[in-house]
Amino acid sequence: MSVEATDAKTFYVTTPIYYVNDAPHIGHTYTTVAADVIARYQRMRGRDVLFATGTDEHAEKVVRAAEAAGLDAQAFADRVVTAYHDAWGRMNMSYDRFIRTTEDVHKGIVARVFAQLLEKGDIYKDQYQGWYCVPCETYLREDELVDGRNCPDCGRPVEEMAQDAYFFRTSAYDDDLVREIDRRPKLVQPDTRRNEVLSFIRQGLRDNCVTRLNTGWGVPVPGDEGHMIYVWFDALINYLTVAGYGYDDEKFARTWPPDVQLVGKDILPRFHATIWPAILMALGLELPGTIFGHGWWVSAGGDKISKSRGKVVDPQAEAELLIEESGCTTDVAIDSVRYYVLREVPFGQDGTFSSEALLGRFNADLANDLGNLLNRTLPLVERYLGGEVRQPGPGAGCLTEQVTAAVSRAERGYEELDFRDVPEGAWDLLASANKFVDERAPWDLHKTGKKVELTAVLYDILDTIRVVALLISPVMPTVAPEIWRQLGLEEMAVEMSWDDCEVGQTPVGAKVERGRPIFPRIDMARVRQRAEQQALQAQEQEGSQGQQMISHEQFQELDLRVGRVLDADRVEGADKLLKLTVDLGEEQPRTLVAGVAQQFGPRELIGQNVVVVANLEPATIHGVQSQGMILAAGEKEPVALIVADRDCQPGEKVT
Ligand code: ME8
Repeated sequence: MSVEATDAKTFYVTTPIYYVNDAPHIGHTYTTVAADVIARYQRMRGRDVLFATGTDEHAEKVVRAAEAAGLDAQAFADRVVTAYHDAWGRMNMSYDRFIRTTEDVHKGIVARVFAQLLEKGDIYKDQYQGWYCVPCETYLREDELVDGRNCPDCGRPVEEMAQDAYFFRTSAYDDDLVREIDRRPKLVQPDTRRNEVLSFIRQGLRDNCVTRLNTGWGVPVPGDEGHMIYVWFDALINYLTVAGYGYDDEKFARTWPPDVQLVGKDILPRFHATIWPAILMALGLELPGTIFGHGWWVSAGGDKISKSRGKVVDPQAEAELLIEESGCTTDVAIDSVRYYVLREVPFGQDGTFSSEALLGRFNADLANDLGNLLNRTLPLVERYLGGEVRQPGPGAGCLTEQVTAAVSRAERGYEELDFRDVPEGAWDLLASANKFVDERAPWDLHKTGKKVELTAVLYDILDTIRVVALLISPVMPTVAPEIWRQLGLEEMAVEMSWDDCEVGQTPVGAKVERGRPIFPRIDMARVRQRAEQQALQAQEQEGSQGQQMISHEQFQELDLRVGRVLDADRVEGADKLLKLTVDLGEEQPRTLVAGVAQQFGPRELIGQNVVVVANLEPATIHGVQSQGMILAAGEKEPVALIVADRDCQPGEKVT
C-alpha cells in the first residue's frame, strides 16, 4: 500500500477556539487531542496538513473574569493564552497555527466579512428585543427560556436586552442548508446529530443578531462604531482567517475548505451546523468536508465537566496520578491519557471520566498487553539471536492476516473519525501476537534446535510490534518512537511512515535495545486501599469539624424516599457490602450498595421499607454503580436500619 503526496490540497483540520475566561480542562483537551491525532495520521499519509486551534477572546465573560482578577481584558487573555500554550505543549499537540481573535489580521478579516455581507444585504440593521446568556454568550428568545428567566443550556439567569442591532439573514438559507446536509451525509456528523440538526433547521430558522452595543472589547462594526460584532460571528470567522481568506489567496486556494472541523455537541446545531455554513453560503464559499459534533465528558452524576458547572478534570493532574502510581515517565503518562480518552468512549457519545478507569486501562491494555509483548520478546531476541533481527526463512508471515485486518481497521478509524477502532484493532493484533508467542514457544524451539523456525517466529513478533507502533503513533506520539528505539529502528534511521504498515518491513540487522519497561505495572489493590483511606479520612475530618447547623432550604434539598428492598446480595470481594435492588416507585428499580453486610444478612433486608437518599450522586463502589444510599443508625458501624414502621408505598416522600 502506498499513498503518494500528490494531493495538492492542504488537509485542513480545526478545533473550536476556546474562551479565555479560564485555563483548559479535559473537555478542551479531548477535542484538541482528536484533532491532533487526525493531523498526525494525515501527515503520516504524506499530506500537507494545517491543524489549527486557538482562543476566542472577545467574550463578555472574558471581560468579567478579567475584572474579577483585577486585570484589563487583554492582559488577562494573554495570561490564559500562556496557560493554553503550556498545556498543549505538555500534551504534545502538533498544531500548525494557534489563532487568537485579538490578532490584528483576524480583526481585519472579521470587519471585512461583515462589510461584505452588509453590502450584499445578508446583514441588516433592526431592533433587538430579547435575552442574552453571558456565560454561554448566546442570544435567546423568550420561548427558549426555562422558567421564563433561565438559560436552557447552563440553567443560569439570562439578561434582558433591547437595542438597535445588526442581524444576519440566516432565515434565507434554511432550504439551502437542508438540501446540502441531505445531499452530503458526511457534512454533519455523527448521523444522530445530523438528524437533530436537520429537524432543528426544518422548524424554520430566524435571523441571528450579530452585534452588541460597543463596550470597547471586540471588533467594531465598520462605519458604525457604536456597535460591536457579536463574539460568535467573530469567532467563526477564525476558520477563514487561518486559511488565508482575504489576504493570502494562494494559501486560501490550497487550503479551503476545511476537511474536518471538530466541535463539542453543544456548539453544533445552533452555531457550526447552521450559522457557520449559512455565512459560507452567503459568501459564496465551499462548505467544509465534515463538521463533527463529539460527545461530552461528564461527571459521575451525568453533568458536563466544565468550570461553570463547578466540575473540572485536569489532564495534567491525571497524568501525575499515573506517574505516581506506576513510576512511568511524563511522556508515557500523557500518551496514556490521550489513549484513554480515545479508547474509552466512542467518539460522538458521552463518557464518564474516572481516574480509576484510567489507571485500570493503563494496567490492562498498556502494561499487560502491549508492554508485556515487548518486554518478553526483546530478551528472547537477545538470548537466541544475539539481539539482532535475522533474515527469516519461508516460515515467516504467520500473522499477516491479523496485521492486515488491524491496519485496515485503523485506517477506517482515522478516516471515519471512529477513533476507538484504532486501538481496538491494534489490541486484537496484540492479543494474537501474545497467543502466538505462547503457542510457538520460542524457548522450546531453541531447546530443540529449530533455528529456522525460531528466527521466523521472532521476526513475526518483532514485525508485529513494529506495525502496532505505527498504528498507534498518532495517538501515542512519544510511546511509538520509544518502541521504535527499543526495536533498533531509530538506530537504523527507519522513518515512521504509514506506507510501511504491512508485514515484512522490519529491516534485517536491526539491533534491539531493551530499555526500562515503558509501562510499569500499577498495584491496583494499593490504589483502591488508598482511595478508601482517603474517603475515610475526609469523612472523619468532616465529623471532627463540630456540629454545623443547616437551613431548612438545605434540608429540603435532600430527597428522602421510602424504598422497598426487592433483592439483596453480597458484593464479591467486599465483606462489608451488600448490593440491593430497591423499588422507589420509579419505572425501574434502582441498584444501591450499602455497607451493612457484617450486621445484616441479605434475607433480613428483602421486603423491608427502608429510607433512601434518592438524589445522591451515583458512585461506583467495588465496580457496582450505586444510585442512592439507605439510612441506618450507628456512627462507626450500622446498628439498626431506618425503616417505615407501617406499610406505605415505595417512592413515598420522607419529610
Ligand atoms: O464554545 N466534554 O468555547 P469553549 C467534551 N469559544 N468536550 C468539551 C467539554 C466536555 N465536558 N467541555 C468543553 C466555545 N468541551 C467557543 C467556540 S468556535 C468558533 C467558538 C470542548 O471554551 C468542546 O469541543 O466553551 C466544546 O465545543 C469546546 O470545548 C467549547 O469550548
